[in-house]
This record gives sequence, structure tokens and C-alpha cells, in this order.
Amino acid sequence: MSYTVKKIRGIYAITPDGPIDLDQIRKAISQHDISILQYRRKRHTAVQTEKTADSALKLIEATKLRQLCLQHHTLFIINDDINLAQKVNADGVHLGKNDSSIQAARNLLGDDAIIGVSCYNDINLAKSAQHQGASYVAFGALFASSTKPDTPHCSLDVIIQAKSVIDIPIVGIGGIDFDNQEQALKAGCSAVAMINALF
Ligand code: TZP
Ligand code: MG
Repeated sequence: MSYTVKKIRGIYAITPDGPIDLDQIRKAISQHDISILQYRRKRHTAVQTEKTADSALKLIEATKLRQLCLQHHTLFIINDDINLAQKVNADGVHLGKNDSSIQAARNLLGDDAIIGVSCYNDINLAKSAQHQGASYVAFGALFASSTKPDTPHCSLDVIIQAKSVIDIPIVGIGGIDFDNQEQALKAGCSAVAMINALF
């Protein structure tokens, strides 16, 4: 297992939607042992209607976060956008079912890039992602998430089963906080993703 993949452990912070508050994120990184930060930006301001404006804004925000992560030795992952990941020299990318393929991400970002794949509650998806060269797989929502209330539930039993057939790290997501994180880790997650509990 490569050095970077070993670092998929502990707290995996994901930025809250909306404009980036750099001070808030810096504070969280300083206060907690955050191994990974993912830039997840789904929503844009009302004035950002043009696709180009969205891309420019994301480039500015991601560049600042890249810098912050380098200062704190935190891995930096970009959600959805392989081109942005390449532009800011992120450590990797996180892909969902509507995003680029693992192959396209690997071709663009190279052998050392961390490629994470959302598997929801589907172990077959995780097996396939691992086979295609994913660096980690994410399962969730493990608990009720106020951030993404409509997302399907993934039981801790699925994590236990996945752990027995998947070799790459498993990241748990959805409603994880400092009280319930232990349950996810005990079931087999290497890392626990958090938005609301941190921000
Ligand atoms: N995917 C499944 S649940 C979720 C995502 C992006 C949101 C996680 O946020 P929170 O606030 O930690 O529940
Ligand atoms: Mg996505």
C-alpha cells in the first residue's frame, strides 16, 4: 500500500457547501487531527451564473485550500472535478456515479493520485472500483445526515461485509460525529468523513 493511501485514516473533513470560509477551515484543521480535506462545492452564488465564472471561483477557492493543506500536511482532494484537481495539483479526486470514470481520472492525474469512489451501500460497486484502480471507496450515509437528508442509508453491517472483501481503505460518510465515529471505525472504516460535525 502506498504512503498516501496509508494516510486515508482518521478524520476526513469535507468543506460545507457555499462560499469557502478559510478561517473556519483553518480553525478546524488546527483543532482536530484531520488527515484529509475534500473541497466539495455544489452550490454557487446567485451572481455566478456563467459556467466560466463558476470555474474561476472554484479555482481561487481550491488554490487557497491547497496552500492551507500543504501547511498542515493534510491531503487535499477535489470532489467531482478532475480538471480542477490537476490545475491545483491536488492529491486526488473523489468521484460519484455521475462524475468522470476512474480510468479518465487515473490517466489525467497519474499513478500517485488518490482516487476515491462513492459506493453508497453497494459492495459490488466497491469491488468494481477497486478492480479499476480506485485508492479508496466511500460508503454512506451511515447515520442520518442533515447535510444530505435524501441520501440512501448504508448500515454498519454493509461496512463489516465490505471490509471482508475489499482491500483498499473504506471511508464512512453521513451523519458521523465525534460520538458515533467509533462505531464506523469499529465496523471497518479507515477514515470517517464529516461536514456538519466540524463546520
Ligand atoms: N454523501 C453522503 S452523506 C453526505 C454526503 C456528501 C453528507 C455528509 O455530511 P454530514 O454533515 O457529515 O452528514
Ligand atoms: Mg460527485
